[in-house]
Amino acid sequence: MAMITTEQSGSDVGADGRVPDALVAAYREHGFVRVRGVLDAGQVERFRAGAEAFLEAHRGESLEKQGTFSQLVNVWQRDQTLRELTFDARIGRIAEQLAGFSLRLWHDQMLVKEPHNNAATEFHQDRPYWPHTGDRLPLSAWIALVDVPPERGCMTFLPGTQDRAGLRPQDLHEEEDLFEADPSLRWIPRVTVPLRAGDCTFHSGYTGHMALPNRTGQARLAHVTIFMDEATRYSGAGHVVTDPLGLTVGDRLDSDAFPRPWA
Ligand SMILES: O=C(O)CCC(=O)C(=O)O
Repeated sequence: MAMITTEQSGSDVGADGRVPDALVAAYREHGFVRVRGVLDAGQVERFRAGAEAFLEAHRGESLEKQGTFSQLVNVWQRDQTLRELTFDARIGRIAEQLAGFSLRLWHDQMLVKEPHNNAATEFHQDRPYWPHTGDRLPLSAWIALVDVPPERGCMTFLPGTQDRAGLRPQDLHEEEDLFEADPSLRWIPRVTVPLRAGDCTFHSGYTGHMALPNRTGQARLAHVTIFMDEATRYSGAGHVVTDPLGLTVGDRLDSDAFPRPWA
């Protein structure tokens, strides 16, 4: 196998912590955008070590059991180092810049494709999984803690699909499921986005996306911080994050479980 080189890629984030207007425009047009260098080399090293240690201790608690990835949710509530990453003010403020309105944390998750997992995360949208109502477009920051070229499981997006609300939840284990839910999506050109460690993609909750299999001998470590409109209310649907909270349909998701530490 060819060597994967390791030179740094620079940063799209200005000294004021903001990204250029062109990236905001790209996010709004395509429903996703890559932001390079949201973490510096020292942060990458610290958060990668923290993520590896957390994974080692908690792998058995993964919500996903079929080998697509290990999925550990709300790590910010259980690990001080990873909490610092989820609460990173720079990433939260960039998310608000892209969204154009105030956000809260919906939840975070560590998504790890183990070495040679050889399983794609198939095309899906995120928002249909969530018990949300009354909200504007949510978005996720998918942060690479190691270099993630296509062969290690980077993401592929369906540009312009951020307005495709109303589809049923899709099965991310089934290659055809999103395209059965909306056959017109099959013919949209697909954009694959490799990331260097410390880079990030932001994608909206309705943007169709998938992640390639990990065919390398190194784990694909990603930390995902998911942001929702500050005005989001509870729809009553079941979800692992809201099920224990004793909520009533229509409640605002604005308790301490959904902080906005970047504000
Ligand atoms: O990392 C993956 O395998 C999939 C990520 C994803 O679907 C997401 O962050 O919404």
